[in-house]
Amino acid sequence: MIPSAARVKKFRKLLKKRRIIRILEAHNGLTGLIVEKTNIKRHGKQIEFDGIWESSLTDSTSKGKPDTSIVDTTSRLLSIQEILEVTTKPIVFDADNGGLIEHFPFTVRSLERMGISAVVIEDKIGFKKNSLFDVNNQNQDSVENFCEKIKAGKKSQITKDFMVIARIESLIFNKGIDDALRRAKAYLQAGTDGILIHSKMRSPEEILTFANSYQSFAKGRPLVVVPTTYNTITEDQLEEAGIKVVIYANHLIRSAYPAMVNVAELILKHQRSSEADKLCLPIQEVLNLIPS
Ligand code: SPV
Ligand code: MG
Repeated sequence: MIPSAARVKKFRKLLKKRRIIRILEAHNGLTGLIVEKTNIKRHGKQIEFDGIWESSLTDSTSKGKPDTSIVDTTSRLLSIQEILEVTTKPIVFDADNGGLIEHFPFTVRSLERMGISAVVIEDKIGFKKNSLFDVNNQNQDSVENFCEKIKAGKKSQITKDFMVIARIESLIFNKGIDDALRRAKAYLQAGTDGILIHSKMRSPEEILTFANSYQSFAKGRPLVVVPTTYNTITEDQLEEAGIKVVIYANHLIRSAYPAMVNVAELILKHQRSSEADKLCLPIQEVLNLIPS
């Protein structure tokens, strides 16, 4: 257990302390526990995840819904509540495009009150789909409108600790690095606490080019990336490029799904569960997983 106010602060503290911050997605209490507790020894050092990404994609998928904002904020806040109850690490919330400018302050206040450290809003407008699909029928917001949304969010937070992070979709829309940099400057000017630059290229090249130019005007405000498609780049290489936060955005649900389908198929095939047993956690371990 950790009080909400102390929890909000944790992300800013880590940003000061760590060279790079590593965050993994969670979409319910159980996946929250996995992010909270998983640790390994690497080169003689104990390492773990620093925080939790409450992803719109994985939260929606876990509810059997598409990642189109159909899972509304109220429902997303319930997922957050589940995760908050069983974890202590800082949480970064994926708020899609943050909704209407008039609604965004309410989301910010709810998140801050609950103990969330940061919200990420993407500069899309209208009907939203996941950025890793094609961008047909999706639109990028105007710089002016999105800056107003950033300002509305920043104005509504109660403490100095909460962060509003602006996510730039220019590379997703194939609008090029210059458009992304122009937007980054404007969003920083509007008061965003950091920039998430997104890409769905297999190569990290455009992200690295952006990161290189970003350093010249960022004034210490962190750069965040989501290397789902360009996933061969290491944390050391990202850090070297000046990137401060790396989000592994969807890996727990993507790994769980094929494992569950496999077990379901084995039961159908053999008309019993014995063959699936070796793929399952022993019942005793399920009982011990969560202390009562
Ligand atoms: C999410 O995890 O929901 C994200 C990141 O927004 S992405 O799926 O890459 O758009
Ligand atoms: Mg999302």
